[in-house]
Amino acid sequence: MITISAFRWVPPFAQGQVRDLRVRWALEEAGLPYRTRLLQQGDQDKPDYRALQPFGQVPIFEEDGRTLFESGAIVLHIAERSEALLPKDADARARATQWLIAALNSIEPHVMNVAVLALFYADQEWAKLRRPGARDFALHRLDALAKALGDKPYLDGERFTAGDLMMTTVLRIIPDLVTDPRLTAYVERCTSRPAFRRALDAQMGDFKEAA
Ligand SMILES: N[C@@H](CCC(=O)N[C@@H](CS)C(=O)NCC(=O)O)C(=O)O
Repeated sequence: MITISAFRWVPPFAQGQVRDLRVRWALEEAGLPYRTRLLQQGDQDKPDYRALQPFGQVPIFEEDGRTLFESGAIVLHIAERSEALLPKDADARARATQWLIAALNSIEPHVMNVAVLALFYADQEWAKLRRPGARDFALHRLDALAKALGDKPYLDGERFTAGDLMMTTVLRIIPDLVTDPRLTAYVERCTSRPAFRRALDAQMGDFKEAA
């Protein structure tokens, strides 16, 4: 049985955003059952967990003695097992992987710059000065993304892939950065998928139980 790590509880601003959501969503799309290893605050710093996740973060993936960390690597590992996430055609698979990496490497760092300034340093002078520049840069990247998406339903055309899964989770981090109607419709399209709803409900359900 697949086990993924998640936090037992996080503050409301982070609920529905914690990165185990990506993995839960991929598992739901692939139809693979899983259980959760829920961490209390502090568990992530214990040596047994650090041996599996050197940075003390969630999620990790465990199955039959294999462990993986980094949500991108885990989603790709799951996607290898499911055509719902990676098409059979070699070129289409490579393009789906390309979009997953683009989400993590070309979009997420800029969105996270804005998020970190707003969430953790909101009342500091240097952060107030940095915010407009960080926001402009993120918007610039999102504008390019909207143009690349164009009028297609998904990043590579007609079918949803692991690239869309990852891009959607990145676009959800700060919803008010996403104003282009093509991107808002895209996020709505991807988050309307039953697998996403189940994943979100499962994450939120764990927090409710802990509250
Ligand atoms: N690059 C990592 C980032 C994981 C990450 O940022 N996890 C957060 C929760 S969303 C976490 O565990 N934060 C606690 C910490 O960094 O100490 C991944 O995608 O798996």
